[in-house]
Amino acid sequence: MLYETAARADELLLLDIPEVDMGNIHPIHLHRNTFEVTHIAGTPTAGLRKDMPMLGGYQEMAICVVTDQTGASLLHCHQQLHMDYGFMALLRVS
Ligand SMILES: [Cu+2]
Repeated sequence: MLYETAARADELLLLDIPEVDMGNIHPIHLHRNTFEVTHIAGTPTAGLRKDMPMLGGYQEMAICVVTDQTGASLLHCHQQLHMDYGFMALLRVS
């Protein structure tokens, strides 16, 4: 089952990406958007805009997305095996 979250257009959406029990690097990608990384591995960041930051194993990350792209966008780890195990979610903006 694919996890889904919904948001309205033209808002700021804060998403927490929890650490996962895999000791690998996770290239976190959100289709059709760039976003700001606001925390990574417990460290606050500012001005770090990405569309695919690398998240280390056993680390967490928080991102801020401006929801200016209506429709569905897939947020996922870019490692195929991790996607196969369910490391993905669908963001629906309307
Ligand atoms: Cu991964």
